[in-house]
Amino acid sequence: MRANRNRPIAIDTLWPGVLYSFVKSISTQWNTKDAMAVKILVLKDVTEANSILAGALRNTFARDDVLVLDVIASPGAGKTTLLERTIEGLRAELSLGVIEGDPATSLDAERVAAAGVPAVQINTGGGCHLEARMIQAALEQLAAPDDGASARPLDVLIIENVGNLLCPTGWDLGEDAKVVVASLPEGDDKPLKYPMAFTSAQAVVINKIDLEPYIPSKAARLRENALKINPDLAVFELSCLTGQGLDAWLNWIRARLIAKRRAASGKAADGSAHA
Ligand SMILES: Nc1nc2c(ncn2[C@@H]2O[C@H](COP(=O)(O)OP(=O)(O)OP(=O)(O)O)[C@@H](O)[C@H]2O)c(=O)[nH]1
Ligand SMILES: [Mg+2]
Ligand SMILES: [Zn+2]
Repeated sequence: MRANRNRPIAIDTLWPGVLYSFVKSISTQWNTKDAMAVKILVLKDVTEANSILAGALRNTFARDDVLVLDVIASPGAGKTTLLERTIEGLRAELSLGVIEGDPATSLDAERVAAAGVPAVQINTGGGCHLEARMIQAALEQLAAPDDGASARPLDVLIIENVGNLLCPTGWDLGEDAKVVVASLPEGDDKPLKYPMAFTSAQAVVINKIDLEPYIPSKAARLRENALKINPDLAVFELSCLTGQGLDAWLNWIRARLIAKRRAASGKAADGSAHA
């Protein structure tokens, strides 16, 4: 029986921590120049506490040899469909896990669980992005399923962020790479209009290329615009509907996992040589 992994984690339960991260980062100062002193609120770096926790998560993922991808896109770009196709393509050879972020429902986690991998749903309520604290809470659920079974160690953890091309880009979740899914029918100008998503990512998946014959938006132009914003991006043109182009994407995940593990074993060997 699959656990209650699909029972969403409601964001209310995370409030004390979120509140703490904000309180910690607010200080006050006095404007002493004027006769009447005015108290000024200084919001230093509201993401500071998040960055610290994300760093700790990154260490945990390194220790456990897990490749972590943070998938970012606007609503409906095809994030969950990409996850379903990725699971189908890799589940025979790799152990996969998924964390789903949505304002409401557990629909996406149910789709992913139906594809055959453990999935935890986070409901953010009004929140428009995931934070490291939410990932930490979800990981606890992934590691200790409600059915009492022991979880299989993961090779790849995929996080589907809340549908939004803006603020998820600014929140570190301890991932190895952020991946932007750019849906072709949404327009090939998106990299120019939402550059942050493309500068913070290591890869872009241009999805729904099966629709290209029917729309003005062109994959080659979207690729060109994405590379204009970030020349280091790995770019994949694919269709989650027909499966065209999926192999290159799956190979990129395999290669990233191998590279991470090679780098880790190189470091370990280096460490023992100097011990
Ligand atoms: N034509 C076409 N449709 C696709 C493709 N990939 C996904 N879709 C459709 O696009 C719609 C949205 O897909 P989802 O995977 O739910 O998108 P999402 O980004 O996860 O959406 P949210 O989680 O709500 O932000 C669905 O109707 C999919 O069937 C594709 O490659 N081609
Ligand atoms: Mg989705
Ligand atoms: Zn946000």
